[in-house]
Amino acid sequence: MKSWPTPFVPAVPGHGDPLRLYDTASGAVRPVDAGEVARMYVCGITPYDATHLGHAATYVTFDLVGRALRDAGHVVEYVQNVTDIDDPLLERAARDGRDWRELATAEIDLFRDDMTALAVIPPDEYRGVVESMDEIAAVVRRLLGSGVAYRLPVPDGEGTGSDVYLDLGMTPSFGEVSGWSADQMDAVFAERGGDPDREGKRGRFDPLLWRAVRAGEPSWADDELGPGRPGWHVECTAIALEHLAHPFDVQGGGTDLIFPHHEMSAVQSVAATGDPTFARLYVHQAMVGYDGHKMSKSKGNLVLVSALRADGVDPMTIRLVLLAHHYRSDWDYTGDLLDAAQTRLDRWREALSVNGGLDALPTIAAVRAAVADDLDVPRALAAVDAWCERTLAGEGDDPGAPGLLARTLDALLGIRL
Ligand code: 5CA
Ligand code: ZN
Repeated sequence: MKSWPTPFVPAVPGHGDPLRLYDTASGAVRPVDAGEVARMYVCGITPYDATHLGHAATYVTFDLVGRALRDAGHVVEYVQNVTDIDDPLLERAARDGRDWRELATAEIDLFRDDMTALAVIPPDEYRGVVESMDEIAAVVRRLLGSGVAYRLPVPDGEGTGSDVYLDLGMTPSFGEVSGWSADQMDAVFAERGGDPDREGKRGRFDPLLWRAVRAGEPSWADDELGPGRPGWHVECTAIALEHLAHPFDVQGGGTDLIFPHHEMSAVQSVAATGDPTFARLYVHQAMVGYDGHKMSKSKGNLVLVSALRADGVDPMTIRLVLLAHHYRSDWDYTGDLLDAAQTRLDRWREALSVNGGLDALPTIAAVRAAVADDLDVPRALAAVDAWCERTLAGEGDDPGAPGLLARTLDALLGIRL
């Protein structure tokens, strides 16, 4: 699938520090420790509504990861999916009387525009589920063939054929990503697309791999599985395995994906490949809220990137709102945050357009060190603020400093002045 244009990334002298990130699976900040090529998979949108600030926070966070890895000297291979067929998309299309394909296409287009405006570097492979159907079905067939998946006949009156589930009783690594208890899993499984009480399942949390066609639903032919469509988690297993060597370095997404999504994607990969490691690190962006609740398409409490842009807000101001929060802290959006980011951006623009300033190298080193330290971007912003204030106070007359720092902000933080 077409992604979006790649922004120019200026070169900064020297190299960034090796990146360390908090890994949910081990509960510790760990070095990314990639080879020459650093590989990252980030879960993409389900395109039934427009990009909100929570999505933007997630994609900007992993954009920073990619930029930090490049700055540290790695080549980055980045894959992102698009869940362009799933229940929420079909439900929204039915509610609004729209064709699900047309709805998905429109929202993916809007997402591309939002990402372009926010200066997010696109993935190398941007893959929809519909275009990946062959490789996804192949993973399901492999799991069935090796006996770790089972068929469950479609309930009477809903159709013919069988759905396919993974038998978690046969996958000992289940639980290693989230580290959650069964009670914790139970508390969210159903609301996050699971069907714990489906009759005939061997285990409550067994994930759906293939859903046999129901009346009025789209389906894809498969000789062995029968006509149907994939369950949610297996799309990410299959797309990651197809487009990245495994184990890959970083699996990313929001904290709402820790369980079941990343747990299941990983366990399915282990069962399909025999390789005990799917991703080396599982990295999660905390939840952005609005009006006291997680911002979510299903709740409708959204602050849309496109709406802010339509109101004339500079996309760099939006990006600075996101950067002002550490990726591991939940936060709620308010209009004051936008004002504060605008004030900061104006101040930076003023300071970085002077003819000479304070030596930029210590500030660049401080930005690099903060970013490498589990993306402590608020600390990086404070270092830039300090340089700007001192320069505007008349300290320093290095003519190259403003340009050098401006290029650093562009390369490392994606902030264009
Ligand atoms: N298509 C699936 C992933 S395979 C999905 O979760 N789509 S989504 O559109 O619901 O979310 C897209 C990304 O934004 C996911 O990584 C999700 O974890 C993240 N996300 C969703 N809501 C928020 C939020 N309120 N704050 C931060 N990140 C969020
Ligand atoms: Zn995913």
